[in-house]
Amino acid sequence: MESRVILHVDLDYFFAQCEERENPSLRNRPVVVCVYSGRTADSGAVSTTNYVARALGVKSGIPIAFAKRILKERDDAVFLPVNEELYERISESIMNLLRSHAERFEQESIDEAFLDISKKVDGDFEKAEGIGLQLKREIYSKERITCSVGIAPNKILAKVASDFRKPDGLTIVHPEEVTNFLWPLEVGKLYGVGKKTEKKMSEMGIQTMADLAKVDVQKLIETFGPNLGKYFHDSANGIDDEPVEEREGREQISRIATLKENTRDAPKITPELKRLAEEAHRESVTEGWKFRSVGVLAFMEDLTVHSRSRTLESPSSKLEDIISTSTDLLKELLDGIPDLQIRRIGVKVSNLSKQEGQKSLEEFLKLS
Ligand code: TTP
Ligand code: MG
Ligand code: MG
Repeated sequence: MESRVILHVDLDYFFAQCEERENPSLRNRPVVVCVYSGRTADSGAVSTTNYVARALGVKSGIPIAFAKRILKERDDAVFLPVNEELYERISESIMNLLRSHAERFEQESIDEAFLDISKKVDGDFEKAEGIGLQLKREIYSKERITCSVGIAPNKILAKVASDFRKPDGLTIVHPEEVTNFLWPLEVGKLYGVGKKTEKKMSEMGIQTMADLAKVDVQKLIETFGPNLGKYFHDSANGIDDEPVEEREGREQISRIATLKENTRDAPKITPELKRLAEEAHRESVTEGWKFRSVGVLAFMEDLTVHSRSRTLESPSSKLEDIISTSTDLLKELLDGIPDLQIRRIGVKVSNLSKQEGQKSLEEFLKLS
């Protein structure tokens, strides 16, 4: 059988690049895009940064206050709140362009997609390189955004490849070069290997993909469970048969937390509700979902569970919609249960949609 030819596109420092595009005077200055939680002026986390800021150690996920400390000598540093509407508009336009070039298309997140172009190039990776370069040019001329492209015989490898040379890169992994390319890489480069898994693997003496490839699959299954164990084994050996396909959307995204004390005092519950709303929001935005419904769950002191949900007028991606709706719903819910205190509280968004709904790779790994 001819090798498949899969192309993975990941937009470079996406949110920050969108901001630079809107305001070119930001280029060459450290740009930090922030998700402010609103508790104090600087509370919240860094969403992403441009490469100027990354070179100084400021990256996704760190607290905003920490980023400010690192950049305190840089008078030219800029801190901006996320502007989801802008990023979504740009993302949608680029995804539409990419979709039109693919035999099969799968959007994986707001800034990533897989394209199956096997038939188009008839297994020829040189031709695929030409298409990769052409896509980069078209994206840039349409939206003034750079991206990095990986081309490989399967999705996992294409994704590792797009991350290999960034920003503005293009990396090809020919079928006969798979292990040469993959094996020297650290296991952390593999999708699904986070800090925790990396640590666990390191304790097992696994640092590189070559190490991982050589571990007995049974051992990996014992340690990581049947799905992940097999996934780690196969991908380290360059094997991945997952088709590129648009999938049905997931049902909902929810977050639940236990309160410090049982209470029905709204001012004590609202900060937690807000934090959960931010987390659910962040996941939905990163995965490219819009939600049409917002709900709250309350686990009461007598172990009963109560929930309320509300459908919005139209699909939304706004944090504010989650916060205001869930705050209202919490009040309604408490009014309906006059005597009980809440022990745990949850926020959920559901009725999810994408441009053309699909399940992300991340979710696949979580659910499979
Ligand atoms: P990524 O593609 O992971 O990162 P990036 O595009 O900023 O940088 P790179 O050049 O390495 O691809 O994520 C896409 C967007 O998702 C990112 O611009 C902002 C958002 N995001 C968060 O809000 N929080 C996070 O922790 C991460 C990783 C991304
Ligand atoms: Mg990106
Ligand atoms: Mg990405």
